[in-house]
Amino acid sequence: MIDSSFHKSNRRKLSKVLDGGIIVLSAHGLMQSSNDGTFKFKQEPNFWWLTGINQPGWMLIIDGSTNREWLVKPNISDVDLIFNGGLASDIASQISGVADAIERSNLGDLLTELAVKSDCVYTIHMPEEFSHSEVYVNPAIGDLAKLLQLHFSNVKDCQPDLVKLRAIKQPVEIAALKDSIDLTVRAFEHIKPLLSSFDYEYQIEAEFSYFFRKNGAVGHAYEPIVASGNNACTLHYEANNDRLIKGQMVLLDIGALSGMYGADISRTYALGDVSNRQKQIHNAVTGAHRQIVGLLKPGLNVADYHRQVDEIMTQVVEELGLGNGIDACRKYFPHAISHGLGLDTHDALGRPECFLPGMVLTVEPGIYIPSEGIGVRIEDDILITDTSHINLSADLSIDL
Ligand SMILES: [Mn+2]
Repeated sequence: MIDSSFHKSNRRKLSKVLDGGIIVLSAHGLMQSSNDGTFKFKQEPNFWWLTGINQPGWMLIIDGSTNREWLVKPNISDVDLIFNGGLASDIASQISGVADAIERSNLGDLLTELAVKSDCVYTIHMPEEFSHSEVYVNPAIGDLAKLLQLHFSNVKDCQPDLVKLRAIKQPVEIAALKDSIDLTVRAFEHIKPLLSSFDYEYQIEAEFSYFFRKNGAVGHAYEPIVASGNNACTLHYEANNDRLIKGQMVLLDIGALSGMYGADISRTYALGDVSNRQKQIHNAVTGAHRQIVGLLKPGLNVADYHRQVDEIMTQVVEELGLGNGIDACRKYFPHAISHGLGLDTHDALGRPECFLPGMVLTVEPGIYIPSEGIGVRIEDDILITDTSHINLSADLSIDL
């Protein structure tokens, strides 16, 4: 079970790799949706990993030179407290194992005090992938960096160090992931025999949502994809509104979030009888999936892995008569084969040279042929072990 000892030991690990430096991190803030509405709160994963606190507005300060730690309480008005509740300091201390919690109004004084010892502080910088996009990042992270610049001349990013630590999953994290994966497997097994009773994609989505919540999960780890027929060729199809038509296939990319670690599983099923061509494509993808999962072991060079995946998928594309060579492969298999899985659905692995024991990643080959209205993806969640790998979602059949 994940408790304060997990978060405490994570803080110690970070402190060690940062050589006893000063670390100041912020929780995410609550975000406006429109008018006085807010989006459902989603914690900054590094902050949760280090504190276990799943509430907005808190901060964590670590002085690695003395091993002193503080939580900083958010400014919550009495009115907010009545409407939204909050987290009492003693409970926050219990969850995180950080004994001291200071008021937000005392933060400036503490930072001034710490800055006397060192002109360098570690925090998290804005993720680079968003620096040139239209996506607004949660402002809590950047606001903190700006505040720190007033006190410290050298504000460093410890995200790369956190990514490396978080990439190697600990046994309690693997157990938490397994809970979400097992629930997702049960949901797929429950729903597959019911497919003929549904008329619309959203009814399949609703059955998954019902199953997850009824069994105590938070809900979906990400927006579920229920893509029948040609919709499966839109990689991030999330409308899930179309009518289900007999003779088509339906691609389901769905993961439960039970606790903080979510699953990510894809299967493609037949709606009634499907053509030999559909079966042939499904068969080709499941064959590639088995081969690719079989490659995974500790020490496998990541570039070699991608080279072998390219070979396997190019052969699949050629055997299906879709074209030759790597360009045809990219055309019909246009997404990445794998990504890390953990607190984030696309959990960073820190661009490792080789796979290491404790890493959890997806394997998700797919073939998408818009001209034939066919899309197939098969995705499992794989743990790299000391000697080989374990397919954490292997209990769920990959059959059509
Ligand atoms: Mn995935």
